[in-house]
Amino acid sequence: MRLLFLTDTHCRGTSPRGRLDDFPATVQAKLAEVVALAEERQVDAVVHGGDLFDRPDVSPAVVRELAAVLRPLRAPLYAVAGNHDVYGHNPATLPRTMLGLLEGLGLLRLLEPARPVFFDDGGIRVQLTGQPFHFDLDRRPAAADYLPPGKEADFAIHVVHGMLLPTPPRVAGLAHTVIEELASTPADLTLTGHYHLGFGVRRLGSRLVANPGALVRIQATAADRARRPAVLLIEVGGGGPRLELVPLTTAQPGEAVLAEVLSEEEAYRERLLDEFGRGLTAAADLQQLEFDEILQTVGAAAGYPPPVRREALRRVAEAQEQLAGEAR
Ligand SMILES: [Mn+2]
Repeated sequence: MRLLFLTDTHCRGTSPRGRLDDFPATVQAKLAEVVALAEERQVDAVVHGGDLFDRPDVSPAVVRELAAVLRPLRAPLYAVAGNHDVYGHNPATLPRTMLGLLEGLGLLRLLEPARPVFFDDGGIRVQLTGQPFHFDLDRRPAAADYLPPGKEADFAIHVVHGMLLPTPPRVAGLAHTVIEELASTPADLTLTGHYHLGFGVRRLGSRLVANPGALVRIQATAADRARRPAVLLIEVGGGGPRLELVPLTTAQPGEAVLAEVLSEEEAYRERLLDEFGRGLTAAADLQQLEFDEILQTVGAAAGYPPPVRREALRRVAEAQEQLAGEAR
């Protein structure tokens, strides 16, 4: 039984800041290589670790290109939803997203913790489950998200789009889970994305944990410049699992595609700001939070006088209306 795992492809129609190449074309080339590799190695399934898209509402042109590059893939495609795939870290918004659209069209199947998928080639039975990203992930005990409910096969694989790390991060305030916290997992292999640098394959007692890193390098950090994007080939049966990290031949050297170098702290700050922005958009979309109230509270705490806050509210309302108009 063979599976191919890739993660964090961040499909989008534009190039991120710091990328020197035509990013959408690069992602296309990499995905074409992955599809060819899946064919060459005769895999039984391809599994995506989340953040297929860079945002939940990428343009139809981006979705079309992705669908075209995936079309020759004969193996079934499974995925968990990443934080970038949904609005406001909320999996309930999935039906309104482009990932939800692909699922609706039957191009891929979304993995859930309580709905295991089984593969059986007559020799070995493999169980596949997945945990999509949600706001409390990495903020509550690991067992709730990183451990599948049970194991009803010879080999169990659990895929999580979460910040799983070998050691605690150097940057303070980053919600995360350390591999050791999964000591009691029934999964023989835990696969994660989300942490773009990846950590390769790690042992956890008799179990394995792996993150090959993001298929694309989004941020111009020194670490991202130094690494070569890869996918993970998994072979189960006949003498234990064999895991092989396969670097992509279409991936250029870091210096060729990434311009400036951001420090880890800068990159983290940028990411936080980005997430905050997404959260606000989602708040407006879901109407779960009173955005005006947040603005008033934060504005008052920061010492802005009422006329400034009123003007800010007026401009926000104007922008929201404009966005709503564009969305239609
Ligand atoms: Mn990601």
